Amino acid sequence: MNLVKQSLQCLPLLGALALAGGVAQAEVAHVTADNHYGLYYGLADGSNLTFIGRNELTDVGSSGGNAWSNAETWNYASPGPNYRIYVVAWDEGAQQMWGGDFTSPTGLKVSDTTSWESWVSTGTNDNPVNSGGALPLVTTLAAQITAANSTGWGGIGASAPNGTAPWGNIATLNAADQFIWHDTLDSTSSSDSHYVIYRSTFAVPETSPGWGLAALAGAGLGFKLWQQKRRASAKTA
Ligand SMILES: [Ca+2]
Ligand SMILES: [Ca+2]
Ligand SMILES: [Ca+2]
Repeated sequence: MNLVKQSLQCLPLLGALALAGGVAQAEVAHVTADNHYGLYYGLADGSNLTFIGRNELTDVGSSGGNAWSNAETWNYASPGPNYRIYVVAWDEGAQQMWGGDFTSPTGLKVSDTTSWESWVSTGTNDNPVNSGGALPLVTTLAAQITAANSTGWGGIGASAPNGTAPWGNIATLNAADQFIWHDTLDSTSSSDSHYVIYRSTFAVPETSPGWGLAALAGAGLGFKLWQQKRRASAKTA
């Protein structure tokens, strides 16, 4: 059985999945940090926290320069309604920032002062640099998120456009991304001996009836192609 035929035979199933709301929406993120980050999605209460990816373990960039010189690209299936993006970021010395963009079928969200809230970890010297760069355990992060929900999240106190020194333009980021941190982009931050949890104020994906209709239209077209292919096969058989 050739691949085209196999694909066409799957189309009615895809249509059924779309009708049932079962088609996974694809999302793509580009993220960088001075110096490190781990990327997750999870619910607002900290449950279902799921690791997507992280940047380099050391400040040496995997493609030259610094870890922050090139953003990583992450493709993932949209987790479903009400999920938030979590960026766990920490500094290794001197200035600090993170920047990123998140594209779902409903649009583009970027790092800026309004789309994110912040929480500085409460452990003693719990900056992951002190433990070889390993990410905090998911259970530890969930406990910190619970504490933040109870105490109250902070905001984004510092931002500068992609292109700002000392980082310059990071071509792998969207031009609209801001370099952000909870208090300052300058060398001395109150979180230098901690990690900072940044949580999106937007859910991924945002609810959009328009996208659902587009998916159904696509599934309908797929079913039509499948019917045409079946008729053509019947004639030549
Ligand atoms: Ca990198
Ligand atoms: Ca730094
Ligand atoms: Ca610093």
